Amino acid sequence: MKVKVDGEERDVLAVWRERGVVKMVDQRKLPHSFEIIDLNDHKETAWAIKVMVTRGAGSIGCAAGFGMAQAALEAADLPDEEFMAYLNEAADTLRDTRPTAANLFKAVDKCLKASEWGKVSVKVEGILREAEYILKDDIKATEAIAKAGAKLIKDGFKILTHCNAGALAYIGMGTALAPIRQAHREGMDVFVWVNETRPRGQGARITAWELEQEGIPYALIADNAAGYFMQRGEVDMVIVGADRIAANGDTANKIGTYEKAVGAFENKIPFWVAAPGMTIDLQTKTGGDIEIEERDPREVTEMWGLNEEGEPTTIRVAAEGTNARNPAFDVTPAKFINGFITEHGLVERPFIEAFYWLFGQPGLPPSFKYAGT
Ligand code: RUB
Repeated sequence: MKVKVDGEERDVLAVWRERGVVKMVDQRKLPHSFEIIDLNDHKETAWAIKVMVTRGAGSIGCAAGFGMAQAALEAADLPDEEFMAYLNEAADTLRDTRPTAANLFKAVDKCLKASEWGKVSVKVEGILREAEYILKDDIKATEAIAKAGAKLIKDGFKILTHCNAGALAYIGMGTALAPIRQAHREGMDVFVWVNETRPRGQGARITAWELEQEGIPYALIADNAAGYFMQRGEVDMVIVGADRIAANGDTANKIGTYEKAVGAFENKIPFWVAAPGMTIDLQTKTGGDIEIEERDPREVTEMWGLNEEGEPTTIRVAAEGTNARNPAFDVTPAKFINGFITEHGLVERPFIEAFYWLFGQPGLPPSFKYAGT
């Protein structure tokens, strides 16, 4: 995406690699400062995924691919057996960072697959190439999602989104924000309701910033205000991204997505999920099988921002010692979802059949039967 930093326009990706160094926009600092951070080996990259220097299903998938590329370079001089042992250990380190988004696991597996043939130097080349393919394919997918999704948007639409499923979450044009960007670029009058997305504020800090950068009209609202605007007829459609989509269409996305979907259903507002095949996991039959990350409760009891001097500060909102829970994602059952905006176009019911034909993995056993929506 194009960003203006200190008055200067720059074209940046959320994550990229320069030789053995992975570079990321430090999303913990947005919107108050725009900084690029260097991760010098795969362990540092794993750390950056875990603490959410980069975040969003697509970006952590790309980061994991680049982490594997770093590991391959780190072990390039070892004999084959030791090289593979090092690579498998790196794969486990990267998988251990965040459990919910499908992209991370698929990226690691693709890189491991690329190491199945040839001598070590061939394997290293294969992994480096695969990590770049993941990034390039993701960018292309978001462009296709943008075009497919823009067809759902009419001039004057007010669209609600949750969390950040933009260019920083998914590289390229993003997922949920891609159709909105496209509609805006086609000259349509679109307006976005941005849920703040407590506890980490990805809507307030990142989505609002991305929309501001592109001049797309929006208003930031408290998470618990979405139902109010839906009930008053001020929301024409909801578009969200996804972290993992099960075979039956049940969708894990940022905590709070489920209640927005229920509100949309009650108010007869179309609810669409924008996501590429990398986020669809046909091995996971239903939403009940998706592992939900639970994060540090201090993210709930505390808030982060700038103080009056403009310094980054954490403040405690709840009383010291307050008991809190912090699930990072929830699952929206497929019945609340009108359809999926994918790189292969719009996917409507029956989801299972459509997913199977569009994104079917040759490795699935022939007797594999889905649970049904
Ligand atoms: C990110 C999140 C985003 C999805 C979809 O959670 O829930 O809505 O990843 O984004 P977190 P995309 O900030 O905890 O990583 O599909 O565009 O990556």
